[in-house]
Amino acid sequence: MSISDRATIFALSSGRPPAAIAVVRVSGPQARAALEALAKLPEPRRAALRRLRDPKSKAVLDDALVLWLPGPNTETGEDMAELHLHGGRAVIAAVLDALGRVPGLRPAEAGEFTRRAFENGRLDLTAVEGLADLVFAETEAQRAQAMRQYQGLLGGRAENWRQRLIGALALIEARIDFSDEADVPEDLIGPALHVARELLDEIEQTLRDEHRGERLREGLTVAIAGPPNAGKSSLLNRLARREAAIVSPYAGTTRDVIEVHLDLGGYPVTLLDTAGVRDSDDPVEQEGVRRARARAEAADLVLWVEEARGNGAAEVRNESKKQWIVRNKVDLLNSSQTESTQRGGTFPLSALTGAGVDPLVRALAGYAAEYFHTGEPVLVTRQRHRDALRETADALGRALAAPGGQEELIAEELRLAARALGRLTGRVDVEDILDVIFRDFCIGK
Ligand SMILES: Nc1nc2c(ncn2[C@@H]2O[C@H](COP(=O)(O)OP(=O)(O)OP(=O)(O)O)[C@@H](O)[C@H]2O)c(=O)[nH]1
Ligand SMILES: [Mg+2]
Repeated sequence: MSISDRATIFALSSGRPPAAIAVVRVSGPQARAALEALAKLPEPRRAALRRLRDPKSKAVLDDALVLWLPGPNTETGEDMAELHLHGGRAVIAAVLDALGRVPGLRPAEAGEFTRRAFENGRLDLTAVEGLADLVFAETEAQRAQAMRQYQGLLGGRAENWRQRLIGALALIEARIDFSDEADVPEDLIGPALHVARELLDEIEQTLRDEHRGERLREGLTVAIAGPPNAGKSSLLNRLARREAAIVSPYAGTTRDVIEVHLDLGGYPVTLLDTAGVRDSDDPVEQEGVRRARARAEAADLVLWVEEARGNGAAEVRNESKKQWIVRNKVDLLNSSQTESTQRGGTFPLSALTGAGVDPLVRALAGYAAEYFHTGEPVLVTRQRHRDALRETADALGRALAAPGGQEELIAEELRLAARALGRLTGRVDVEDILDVIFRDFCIGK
């Protein structure tokens, strides 16, 4: 479908109203007509204050800052318009309603602006994913990683690999198809395989990243578990610095898993409060305990909370799981008992008074820093990337293992490798290979 046949889309692009300002965006061939239906067209790329009127009744809708952005140098690659409205629900509703009545316009679907940006070659697929991550980034480390991805750290590298691969493939194709031509040098296979070997090494190196990119996107999950009434919810509230979970003197208070998101030293940590683990006849509590167990099992780290004055014999501790012991309610102990809590590897504290909580927070931040251990920025942030690179590396490996004289086989594997990289960035075009042959070997004489 050519650009001019496409529907023109519009949507509220800013957050949930009411707010000071709401930004409505329009993209597509009718963007200019849409703007002109509501207001006098401003100069291109100049913000102008305009009175918006209903196209039919001419009733005033709002006074807004308006932008007219002719394509193709726009975010979507199409003509675009932006309306910066007063951010009230009724204002937004009235303007969206008016836009909906302009011929050729329809509300945008989720992600449709970005999709158009991709389809019009403004962003590659990895940048699209980076943009999505940027919008959802909750901590500094996540933001930095998303920004790198958006700016093309992976996309640029993948495209570089793909170009080199296409160069190598061109050598082999030339050997196969044009070996009788006088100006094609004899040994083309050796240099081609040399490039394949280099690429394989670089890609394998990239894949050896301990999944740090995915980890950072998903965050570290820490489950608080332990017997009923030990103070798990109190600890969650203390760490979250708000009353996220209900605390009560009754055992069996928490039933559902409560989730809070923390930023620990720039790293994303999801903290889970769970139902106290015990046998119960109450089916609701049983379900709570089942959920508690499942979530603790899936967590990266478990904080097992028990009362400091108990004997510390935690029943359902899972030895295979990374687990720290929190000995809570130290404020109830006398001084000699307090000393006996100072054993290594445990955290004696009082969720009620806050005593001893800081060392736990520091240990958690340290654990998070180690878990995400930042050094070299990673390229791979999703399984999709990993799969595509794995596929590329496997094909390169097969090309390198091909017996001598098997040019056809090598070419086929290199083609598969290039296609896998093309899928990674979202561009698969075999025409490139021909382009390189014609450019480098002046065959079409
Ligand atoms: N003295 C003292 N009381 C505490 C402390 N932490 C929690 N409590 C009290 O212990 C009781 C239980 O606290 P919760 O945080 O609800 O315990 P829980 O482990 O979430 O309990 P369930 O959800 O029922 O499993 C409440 O009365 C809290 O006020 C503490 O450090 N010191
Ligand atoms: Mg609780």
